[in-house]
Amino acid sequence: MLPVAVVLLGLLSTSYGALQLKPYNETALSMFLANDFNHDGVITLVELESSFDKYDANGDGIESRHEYTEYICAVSPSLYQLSHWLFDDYDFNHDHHLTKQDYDSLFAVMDANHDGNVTPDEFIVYWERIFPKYETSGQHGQHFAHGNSACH
Ligand SMILES: [Ca+2]
Ligand SMILES: [Ca+2]
Ligand SMILES: [Ca+2]
Repeated sequence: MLPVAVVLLGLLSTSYGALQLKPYNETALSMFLANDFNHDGVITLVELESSFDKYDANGDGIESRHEYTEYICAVSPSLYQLSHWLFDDYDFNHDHHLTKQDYDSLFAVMDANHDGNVTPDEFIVYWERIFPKYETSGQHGQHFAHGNSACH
């Protein structure tokens, strides 16, 4: 997940502000491979959680939108808009923070057959459903709250 935004790095190019995520299955597979840390062909809940750890700048176990966005800005400013859309999708309980509860929910949705492993096929199905929304959503409203439409 995202998790996953940073992994999109190098796969994405922005032309005139539009996200280029096609072909969705190849983009999703690259994200999968980057998040399958032990390279055993499946993503587990532990791997999903650890992929979020890097955003937790103050180490309190919670990733705030600010922490998430600051990380994206440090690593890949061109993904600023996407980072807000991703954050919304990861924030399943809509409390504006990413916690274990959200990762559990995300994993449960990705793990379509509920066997505790997310396979490449399951992962790709999930992102093929999400990606078109990002391409057509335009600017995220959150930038008004931040007072910036890009990294600063
Ligand atoms: Ca794995
Ligand atoms: Ca934190
Ligand atoms: Ca599964």
